[in-house]
Amino acid sequence: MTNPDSDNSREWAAQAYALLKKRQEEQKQELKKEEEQKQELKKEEEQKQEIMEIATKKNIFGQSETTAETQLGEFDDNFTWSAMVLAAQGKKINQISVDEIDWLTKLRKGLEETRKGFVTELLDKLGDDPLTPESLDDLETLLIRADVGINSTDKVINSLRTKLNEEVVGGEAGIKFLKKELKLIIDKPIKNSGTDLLVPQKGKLNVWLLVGVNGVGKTTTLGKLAYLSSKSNYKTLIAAADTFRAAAVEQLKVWGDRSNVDVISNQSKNADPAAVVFDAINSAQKRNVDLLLVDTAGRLQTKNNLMDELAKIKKIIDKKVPDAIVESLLVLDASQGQNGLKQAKSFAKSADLSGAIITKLDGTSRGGVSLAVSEEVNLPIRFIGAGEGIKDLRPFNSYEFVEAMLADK
Ligand SMILES: Nc1nc2c(ncn2[C@@H]2O[C@H](COP(=O)(O)OP(=O)(O)OP(=O)(O)O)[C@@H](O)[C@H]2O)c(=O)[nH]1
Ligand SMILES: [Mg+2]
Repeated sequence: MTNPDSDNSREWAAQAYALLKKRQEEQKQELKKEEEQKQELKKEEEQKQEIMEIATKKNIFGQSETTAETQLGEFDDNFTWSAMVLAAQGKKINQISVDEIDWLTKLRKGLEETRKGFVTELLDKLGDDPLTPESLDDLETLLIRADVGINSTDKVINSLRTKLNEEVVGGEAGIKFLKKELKLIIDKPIKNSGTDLLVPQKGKLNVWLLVGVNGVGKTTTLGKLAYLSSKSNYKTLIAAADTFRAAAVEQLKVWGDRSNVDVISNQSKNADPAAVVFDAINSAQKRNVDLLLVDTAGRLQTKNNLMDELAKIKKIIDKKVPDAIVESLLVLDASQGQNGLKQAKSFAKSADLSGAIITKLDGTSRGGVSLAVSEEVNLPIRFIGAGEGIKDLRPFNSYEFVEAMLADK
């Protein structure tokens, strides 16, 4: 962490924790009261019915509803770190939420493997000594191993070398400088896009296509986006344009149900994905939808190229709603490391992408691939996913990402 006054920060975090704890206690009390009133009003028979329904849901999903209130965890290192990251971004104590803390904790834990083979090793090697040309060689190896990519690694190492020629750089200052350089790399395509935070534009139809090879997490990500979007009061609709996987529509309906978002689909075998999108646009226009999320296939039934299929979908959108704001978001599985980077490059060549979403950042040692995507494919990262739950996706924040990747505790 780059907080100059860590005692104060810990104090700050402690106050934040106490406040959140109090708030959650109050919420719990209120909920309890409401629940008691409800219980009184309900007949015994109705209660039984409810219990049955909950039990069935648990069986279907293997877990209870994921949209439940997030619980405040322990006041530990994770809490302190997360609170400090929020404080460093100017958040006031009463502005932070349990969800934010929970997410940052997940991100930090998720990137632990990436970090382990990296900062920990680097700090071990450096100790408190100043950086030397030899430690730069070590750093170079570590960056490449974390899948940061050759270009980004070269860039960072060169900047550090220049700095070393000018002054003595201690271990901690080296990490600070490294964070700054990595952040610059990730931020560049975001700055170039002119949009810091991707949100649907009001008053227009926004169409977000989720594309990528099979299994990277397109459908799951779409489900999480539907939740984020409807929770933020955007009228949202889902188009099930993956007509290859028989279970894809069912999978989407489960996600849609969780956030009360309808799914437009065509159950007939070998339905044309572009036709599904056509129907979905009609519905979206009728219902004044803000955001249409389109799930696409990672594989096709014929030898047709994925790119051709995507081009066809795009053509339909352009023809039917020329003034729609279209985003083609490439979904990439971080655990695939360099392989994911290869996919990104081949999609970028032909699929006219506007952004990337990195998934599965929980528990991979290859989180560094996000840097390679920014530097080598020049794509702004828009969201990142770190888990299978509905809340495990957040708009990308380069500061938080780099802090989590290089957290030194
Ligand atoms: N741990 C973890 N698992 C994830 C994440 N995102 C998706 N998954 C899992 O990855 C698997 C594949 O996800 P899908 O959403 O079905 O992937 P897809 O890209 O739609 O796959 P196809 O439709 O076959 O092309 C599922 O088991 C998901 O639960 C994530 O952020 N973390
Ligand atoms: Mg899918």
